Amino acid sequence: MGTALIIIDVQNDFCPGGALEVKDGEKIIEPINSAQDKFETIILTQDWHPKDHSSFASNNSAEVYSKIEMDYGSQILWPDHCIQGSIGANFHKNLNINNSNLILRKGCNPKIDSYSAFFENDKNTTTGLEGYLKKKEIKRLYLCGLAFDYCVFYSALDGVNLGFEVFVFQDLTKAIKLNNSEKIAKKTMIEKGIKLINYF
Ligand code: VGL
Ligand code: ZN
Repeated sequence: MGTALIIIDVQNDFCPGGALEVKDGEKIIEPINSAQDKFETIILTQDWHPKDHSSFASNNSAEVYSKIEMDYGSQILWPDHCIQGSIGANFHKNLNINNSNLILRKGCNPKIDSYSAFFENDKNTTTGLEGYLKKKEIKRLYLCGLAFDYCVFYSALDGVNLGFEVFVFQDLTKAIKLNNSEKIAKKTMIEKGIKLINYF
């Protein structure tokens, strides 16, 4: 059965010292590199925002981590991060990017955030990943990367909703942990039939 490893957003801004750092984010990088040896199809995603992105608190004269209502619903306002072409948007230097079949950039539309690798936060604008995977007859997805409670979570949810069998390598991901986000992500994933497993 066709299987793919999807490595979410292992970028400088989500690693310690970055604009939206995830605690211990860099610790999963070498283990992810090892896991890549076991997969034939490897997809990397890259959060890739224009400077004027509407999910940035700075563009809304609002507090970082506050929420606003967008046309598509509630949106958390983030620190400026993963700006197109910036060092923060680069993949972490230790991530092996040589084996990837596809690098998918998301969050490019200034008006819509995109946590999921499949759809933007309006739940409607597609990134094209579903078509890519289905054409390759991939049925089973293994997810890892950053951050567990945002981009990994929403990618996993969309993945099962689209009919894929979805596994998340818990030991190859780290959470941002805003309020209860990590618990909610875990509980929701289990309810939806996403399988939380460990690689090691
Ligand atoms: C992410 C918040 C904003 C992520 C991206 O990769 O989890 N989180 N943009
Ligand atoms: Zn982002």
